[in-house]
Amino acid sequence: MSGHDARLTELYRDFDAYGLLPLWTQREDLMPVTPRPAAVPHRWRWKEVYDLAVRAGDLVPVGRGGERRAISLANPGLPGLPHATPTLWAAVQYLGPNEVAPVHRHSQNAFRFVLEGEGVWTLVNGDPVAMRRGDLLLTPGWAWHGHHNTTEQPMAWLDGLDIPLSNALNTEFFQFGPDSLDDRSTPERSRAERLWGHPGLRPVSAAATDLPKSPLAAYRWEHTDAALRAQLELEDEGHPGVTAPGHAAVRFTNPTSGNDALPTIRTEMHRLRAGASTRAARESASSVWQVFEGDGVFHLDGKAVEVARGDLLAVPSWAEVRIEARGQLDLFRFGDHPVMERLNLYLTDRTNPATSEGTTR
Ligand code: GTQ
Ligand code: FE2
Repeated sequence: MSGHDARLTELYRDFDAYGLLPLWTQREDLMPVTPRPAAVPHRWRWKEVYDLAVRAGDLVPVGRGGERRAISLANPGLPGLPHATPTLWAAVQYLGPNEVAPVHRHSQNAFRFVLEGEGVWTLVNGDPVAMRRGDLLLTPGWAWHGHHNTTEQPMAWLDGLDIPLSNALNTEFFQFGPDSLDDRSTPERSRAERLWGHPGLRPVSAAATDLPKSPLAAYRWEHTDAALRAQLELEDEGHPGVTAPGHAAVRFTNPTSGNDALPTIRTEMHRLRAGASTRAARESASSVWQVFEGDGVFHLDGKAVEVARGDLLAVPSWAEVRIEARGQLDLFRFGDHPVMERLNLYLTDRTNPATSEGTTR
């Protein structure tokens, strides 16, 4: 070894000893030309996940401490972590006949989306909220919540939370609620819906200022479905409204502001006509999709992935996505877009700044 090489080896050893690392050996990993997430595009089959949830239901009680029988989608590119993407938690939660998931609250924002079943009420800040197929139910950060199954049938649903983001930012706070869930009433409509769930109408009694989290605890399938159907009917009649030809989409919003329903998580429902396809696109935000109804193909970085009812997909930042519907395809999607937009970090393949001027050696 030359004198130079020996001194260089010593330099790196001393960097390490003094808790230092240089940029020049890692520049490409730290600052790639476009995002290079460790998370990978991945599909989970609903039947496989559901069958495992049933097995957990037989073997694992739900109660104080563990709090929820929720099984998270673990991205294969993030080994050992219960993260669907670097910012998003997606889990299937299973509640057996007459079971109760105890009341707690946490700083993490949460929603539930129901693929099938009914009979569970989630008590959100003391307001009983029915859960049924196609409904989106919100549990914004720091809202008290517990779930109870009022039937002799089990029920399973999709949970979405910003747990990984909260962990990365070290902003986690958690509190146990009372050990018993006292209000087991089962109203059709929550008080939140009765107050806030009327299109274009805001209660004058409520705060005049925008609230950071939606006060509307439930977004019902009946309304979501009608909105999507109307977009496609308007398209048939030659009027504007659809996102792209044959592609209807709605976003769940906070009625006080028009912003996303949750401050850190975007939630949307998409409907593609039979045979319709989206444009291949990339974006600097990560998403999880669930097939609500129908089947089709997700082309993820050029690889065709078949999807059927209930299947779940993780799509990391900058993965190329093109969706092709076989029959009519209904998709629920959530993502970290509100975070990226608020930090001015949201870019797409159409606005990718690394393609302008300069060179990309
Ligand atoms: O239902 O309260 O999937 O607190 C993860 C954390 C669900 C819930 C999850 C939770 C919940
Ligand atoms: Fe929770």
